Amino acid sequence: MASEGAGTTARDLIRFFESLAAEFAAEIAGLATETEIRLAQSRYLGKKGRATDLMKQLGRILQADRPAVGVAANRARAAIEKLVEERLAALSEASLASDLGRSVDVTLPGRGRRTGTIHPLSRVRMEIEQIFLGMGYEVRTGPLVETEWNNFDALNTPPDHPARDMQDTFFVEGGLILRSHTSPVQIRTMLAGPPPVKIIAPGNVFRRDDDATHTPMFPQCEGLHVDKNVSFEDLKATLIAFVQRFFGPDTDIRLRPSFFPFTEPSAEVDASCFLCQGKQPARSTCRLCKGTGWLEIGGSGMVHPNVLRAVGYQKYDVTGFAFGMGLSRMAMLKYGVTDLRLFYENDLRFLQQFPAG
Ligand code: 2NL
Repeated sequence: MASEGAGTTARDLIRFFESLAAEFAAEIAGLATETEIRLAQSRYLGKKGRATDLMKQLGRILQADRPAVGVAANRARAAIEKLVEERLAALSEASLASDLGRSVDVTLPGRGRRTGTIHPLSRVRMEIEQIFLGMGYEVRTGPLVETEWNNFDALNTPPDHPARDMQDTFFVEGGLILRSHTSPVQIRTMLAGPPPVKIIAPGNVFRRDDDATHTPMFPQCEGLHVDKNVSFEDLKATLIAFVQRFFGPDTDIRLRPSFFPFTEPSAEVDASCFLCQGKQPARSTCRLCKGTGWLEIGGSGMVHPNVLRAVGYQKYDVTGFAFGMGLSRMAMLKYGVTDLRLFYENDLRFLQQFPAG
């Protein structure tokens, strides 16, 4: 049998064309996608396809034989196109049938939508906000990038104070800093209007610390109450009311003398341990308070006269108290979290333990 190459006769060509459709049919029998079928089609009928190759040999045969070869070529082309259409129609028929054949039980319960959870640090912030809103405080926020004056000078913190060192505070362009506490929010509030001021300022603050127990950014919440006749007694009552709502109704507080530039007198605030209630014998082995009976929760004090002076409050006959606490510490105590870094690793196994409610 002659090849498709040189020495071809009209009869050979006609025979080649006559077998082309059958070969094509065999080739696409095993194909299952439209793309594969279209590729096969172009191998036969395309610009570089087999039919085109055969037509190029028309020049080698007698003029008189050419119409017969042309008829065979057109038949082959039509037959191949018909095979393609039939095969594609069958494929789409089959895919429609399989779609229709799929049984869907519309009464099955839905898969539900997985809602996220509230991050423990956000949760603690929201709880604290609710407690102080209930005592008549407003929640105020402010910028993270601050002036040195709002963050330090107004807070009776002199230029040579160690906290103002590059080692401790993030300095940014334009003589600005990243706030190292949320006190500038209270300063802005007092600068903006007359007393009374009764606010809490939750938010992220920045210090150049980064180890197992410190992150360079951490959330804090400060509080400030300035009015006529606000006393140290009011500070104590406020702190007691707060810890009893936050840790439980049997919670007590202990104030230890301390120092902050912006308060005088100043005190560290401890809450009695809600796990062992500070009572023997549980206390001696308590994993939370380490046997002390007390949990350190923050600092507090009466607003320093220099702070009131800096914001122009000396003309009013007012006094005030202020306090501050770290939210990561509050969350660790309340939820028994033993590693600070868990708050920042976004591990769902940890986060999902704090349900949305
Ligand atoms: C702590 C201690 C404290 C303040 C923050 C404050 C703010 C103004 C005036 C006076 Cl505007 N004081 N804030 C006072 C005492 C302690 O925080 O241990 N924070 C985590």
